[in-house]
Parts: sequence; structure tokens; C-alpha cells
Amino acid sequence: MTVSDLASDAPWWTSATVYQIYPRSFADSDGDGMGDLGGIIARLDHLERLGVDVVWLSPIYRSPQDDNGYDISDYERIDPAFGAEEQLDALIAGLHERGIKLVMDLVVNHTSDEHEWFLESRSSRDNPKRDWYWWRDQPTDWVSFFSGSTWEFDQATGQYYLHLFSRKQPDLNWENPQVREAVYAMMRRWLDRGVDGFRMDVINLISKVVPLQDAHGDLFAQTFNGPRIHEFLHEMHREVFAGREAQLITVGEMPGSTIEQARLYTDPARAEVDMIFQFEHVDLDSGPLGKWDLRPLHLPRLKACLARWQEGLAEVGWNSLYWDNHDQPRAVSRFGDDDPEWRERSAKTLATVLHLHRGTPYVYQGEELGMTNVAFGSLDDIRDIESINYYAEAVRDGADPADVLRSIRAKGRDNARTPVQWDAGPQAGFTTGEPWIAVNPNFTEINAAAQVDDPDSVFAHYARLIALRHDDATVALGEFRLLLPDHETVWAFIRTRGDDQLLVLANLSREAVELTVADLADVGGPGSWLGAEVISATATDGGMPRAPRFESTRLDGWSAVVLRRVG
Ligand code: ISL
Repeated sequence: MTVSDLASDAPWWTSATVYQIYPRSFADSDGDGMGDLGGIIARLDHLERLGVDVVWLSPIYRSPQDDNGYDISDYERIDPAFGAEEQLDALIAGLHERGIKLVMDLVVNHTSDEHEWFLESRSSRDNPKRDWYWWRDQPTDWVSFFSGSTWEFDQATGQYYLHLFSRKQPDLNWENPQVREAVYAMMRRWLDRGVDGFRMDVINLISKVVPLQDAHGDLFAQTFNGPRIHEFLHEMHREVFAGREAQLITVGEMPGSTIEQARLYTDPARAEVDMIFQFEHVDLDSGPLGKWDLRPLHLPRLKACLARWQEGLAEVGWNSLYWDNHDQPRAVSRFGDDDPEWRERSAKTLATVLHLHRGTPYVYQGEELGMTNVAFGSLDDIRDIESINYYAEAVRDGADPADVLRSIRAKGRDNARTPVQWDAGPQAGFTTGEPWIAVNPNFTEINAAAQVDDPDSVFAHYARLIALRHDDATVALGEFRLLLPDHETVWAFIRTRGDDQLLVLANLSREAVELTVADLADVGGPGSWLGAEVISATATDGGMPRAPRFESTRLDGWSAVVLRRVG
């Protein structure tokens, strides 16, 4: 019996890796400068070679594109800018042929203001769908995630409607059972069409404290993880997933959720969601004023954060693991070192650390190539509504435009949204036309063509880590214990499953480190690891760990090794 036979009763997604596609920036097949379904279909081999199990597709539904598709005007039709209906079916088939599942983005906290439901709702005060959204005579004091009031006055009927995000994203009223039934019916039709699950956009915002009241600066208390959230998610599970859940995967995007809440959301016995995206580790470099208030990242805090989530969901529930996505800066620029000399090594080191945690890893397009943030020159280079609104508001309120741009360069969502760098040709092979957002100028250095056949590339390293999770039950399921919590540059932890033990050692700095006897005392001292089998290393020759046995306790700058105790 192999180790992985022991894992056969665990859900399939415990050994799976998810790849996120942000379609507008992935690959363009028709030369209009915007990525599309045809572009994805043409690049399926890339995903197959990487070895991912699931694709999460950011929204491709009909949308005015005020928030790049997170403002949906028809949940069941493909936006013509992304392609034809048949192409989505072809994508599902193409992925399934390769053994890859498809997860759709479910954006049901809000619709577009151009959705038929909202058009009806706003048409008159006595329209049957009036109550599908939040209408009031007077606004509350709430401030939108995208700046300004969350309330927009609507001339036609003389009331205000609620939008936590842009004014083109009115919030649905989940208190109304008809709204919930309409959403569940739509979800069932997607499952019938062949999709394998949902990533649920800001799903912990759907239950608000009613009646809506002033927040006095604490919008969180009014709208996050509200009083009926567990009831709604359980109802959704019953109405949509029950009976077919074994094949599916569900992940709730849940900013502001604590470990205690995550245990409730992801406890299989409660039948809500399989896992959530928590935000604690991506908030560590923000100050009290929010994401634009830049703070240095302190490694012991980052390690402690992920370790708490590992421990908190060890007995009940499950973690999702991510460094970045379409809303976050690029991992290698934020948590690693994107200086050309260190970029590849730090990208591999970060990948090793994340993929050796217990949970389901998510790889955001381009992360597997070590793509970096962009040095946006001026506001003209920015496309994201969040950054544009923030700039206008901050400068209006007297901030120095240079400081504002500095924050946007560090944290702006466009960092993740520049086109995937496929090759060193014009527009990085993304489009034959003019891309909707400029290609990162480093594409001649960093691109897929230069990496996919190179066994020592960042891409190859990701592929090996993804395969390792498939093959090694200790990687997928082993218990986690953090070592050296206070060490400023070393990230070390142990994974244990029965008699099997893996030790992960990573150096997250340019300076080489020599681990001392004391450092390893907790795991039997260096003597019990020297000679251990190296099952993954950032330093490779032809794809093989440069040293197949662990020979010295020195860790080079930005390097990682994974050791299996022998005997
Ligand atoms: O990126 C953010 C702003 O800093 C987050 O607060 C983000 O808005 C939040 O994570 C919710 O994100 C999701 O819903 C938004 C959409 O703009 C994001 O792209 C999506 O991931 C509204 O649908």
C-alpha cells in the first residue's frame, strides 16, 4: 500500500490545485485587445502541462464592464466581447477531456444596474421586483469599497438604492426569498450545463443587519458575516448542491472572516461551502487607514498568520491557500523579491512554502511564470475603477499625487491584470491588436515560451509542486506545525502523517542562513535530517534537486527544500 492509498476517503479537492483565469487578460483570439474564450481554448495545453485540476474562471457573463465583469447584467449569457455561447461549451468539454474541472465566478451580492431585475426594480415603487434591491428615502452613512457613498439617488422614483461597490453594482436584497430562489435556479442551470462548482464573490456580504442603519465608521458590523449568512449558505447548499456535492468544489470569498467563522462556514457537517478565501495574510501590509496605507511586511507575522489558520482548521473545515489573485499585487513583488537577480528564486521559494501548507492552493494566471508588479508611470496607465476612484478622492482631499501613485503601484489591482506574457514577440503574444491595458515591459525576460520546456524554470517548479500534492498524501493531508516562529528570515515547518514526516525549510531573504543545532532541536537536531531525501528543492539541475540528499544546514538566499525523514 502506498501512502496515498490511505487518503482515499478524503474529498478530491484536498489534493487538487486550482488555477485562476482572469479572461480579459489571459489570451486574445480575435485581435480586439481583450482576452476571450477563444484565447483560453487555444491555451489549454499550458494548463495541462502545469497539471492543475480545476480552473476558476473570473466572470465572462454579459456585463457593461464597469468592474471588469463583476457587474453582471445577465447571469446566463456570455458577454459577446468574450465570445459565443458555443465557445463556453467547447471550453467545458476541452477542460473535461483533460481531466480539469471548471469553476464559475458567482457574483450575487450585487448585479449590474443594467440587469433586467434592476431595470424592473427601479421602474416604479410598486414594481413586483422593487424589493429585490435595497431602496430607501434617506441614505445611511455607509462608504463604498470604491469610494463615496453606498447610496445613489434615483430620479425616476425619488429614492436611493444601495451599492456597496460601484454605483453600477446595486446590492441584491437576500431577505427576499424570491431573490434567493432566482439565484439558486440560475446556479442549478449552470451545474446542468456542466460546470463543477462556484467561487462565490464577497458571499459573506449577502446578509445585512436589518433594518439598515448608520455604521458610524464600522460598516463591517452591518454587512459582513451578517445574522442570516449561515442560513442562506446552508439553504443554497440544500437547493443547489445536495446530492451532487462529491464532484463539486465551492469556495466563498469572505473578506474579514475570522478562523472561528471559517470553521462554521467550512465544517462539512454544516453543509455550507468547502472552503473560503480569508484575507488576514493579505491585510498584514496595510495600516489602519486601509489597503493604500502601506506598511512593511514582517515575516514572523506572516508565518504566524498562516500557521493560525492551519491550526484553526486542522480538525474541522479546510483552508484555501493563495498569494495573489486579480485583486492583489503580484506575489513575487509583494512577498518575494522581484529584483531580476532574485526573482526566479524567490518565486520558487514562495511557491514551495504555500504549496507545502495543508489546504487547496490557488495559482493566479502568470504566477506560475513569476510575473511581477508594474511600475505604472501615471494615472493614464491605470484602468481599475478602484484605483481611479481612490486617486480622484485622495488628491481632492489634499494628498500628494506622488504618494497616491506610490500606493497604487504597490497595491493597485491592475498589477495583476496586465496581459499574461506568453512569448517575447509583440504584445507578449497576448494579442495581435492593442491590449486594453499595457503589457508589462519585462515580457522579453519573463514569458511562458522561455519556461515551459526548461526543467529549471519557475513554471516547471510549480508543475512539480502540483504533482507532489497529487502523489504525496502527507503533502495533501499531513498535520502542520510551525517551527522557528520568531526567525526573521527562515520559514520552517513540519508536516506529519502517521510515521511519515516532511520538513520544509525556506529562506525568505537574500542573505544565506546557517541553521544551528538549536534551530532544529525541536525536530531531532540536524543529525536526524542530514541524509534525508530531498523531495523538492528550488535549486535544481535538469529539474532534479541539485542535492538529492540534505547535506548541510545552510540555506542559500531565497531558497527552499522539502525533506523526507528516512528511517
Ligand atoms: O480588492 C479589493 C479592494 O481592495 C477588495 O476589497 C475587493 O473589492 C473584495 O475582495 C471583493 O472582491 C470581489 O468583489 C468585487 C470585485 O471588484 C472584485 O474583483 C472581486 O474579487 C465586487 O464584485
